[in-house]
Amino acid sequence: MITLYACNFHDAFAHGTVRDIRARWALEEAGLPYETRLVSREGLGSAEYRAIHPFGKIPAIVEEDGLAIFESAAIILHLGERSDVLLPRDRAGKAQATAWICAAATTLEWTVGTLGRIDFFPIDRDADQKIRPMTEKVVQMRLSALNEALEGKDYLVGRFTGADIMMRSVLDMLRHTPLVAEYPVLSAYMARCADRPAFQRAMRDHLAAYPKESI
Ligand SMILES: N[C@@H](CCC(=O)N[C@@H](CS)C(=O)NCC(=O)O)C(=O)O
Repeated sequence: MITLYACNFHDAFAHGTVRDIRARWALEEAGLPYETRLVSREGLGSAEYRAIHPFGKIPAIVEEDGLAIFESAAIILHLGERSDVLLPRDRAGKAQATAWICAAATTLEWTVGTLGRIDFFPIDRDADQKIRPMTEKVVQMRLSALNEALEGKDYLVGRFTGADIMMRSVLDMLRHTPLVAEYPVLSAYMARCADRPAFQRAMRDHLAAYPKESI
């Protein structure tokens, strides 16, 4: 059985967006059985875990034969080889889904993540507040382009794929801001993806991993 490495030590503000949700959702969509191992904060730096994830981050998976894969985008792409729900088999569909997975992980996530870093983990409050408006502007430019790309579509590549797992998860990292709600197409997309039974099972299990009093 596949082993998913997750964690349950983050504060409540992060519950639901900690990146194991991406791997859980992909596994649920693919219908692949898996067991979850929770890694402690200290465990992330252990030699045992660093052999699985060189940067000591969440998520990682280890497959039945011992193959370890880290990075949420890579996990989705890899699981896509085992499930055409995640990755279309036709050349164009596969290429487009791959492009959107990479776009979510790079073009979107670096700027979305910077905003989250400023808001939740300020390093130098004055310096951070100076760069926040520009960071937010870049996020808005990305959201505007994404909104345009999703106009008239239910999902990024015509039908649901792993690209939507990656994109919705990245957009959800903006939930502490009103930014996504400014785009009706994006808001509807978020809700559509969240309606999926696989998402709901993944989120239920993700949240259930946290100690009761902190949910
Ligand atoms: N680019 C990586 C980011 C992984 C990452 O930063 N994971 C966070 C959880 S959301 C983590 O492991 N944080 C624990 C820590 O840094 O101590 C991915 O998408 O998998």
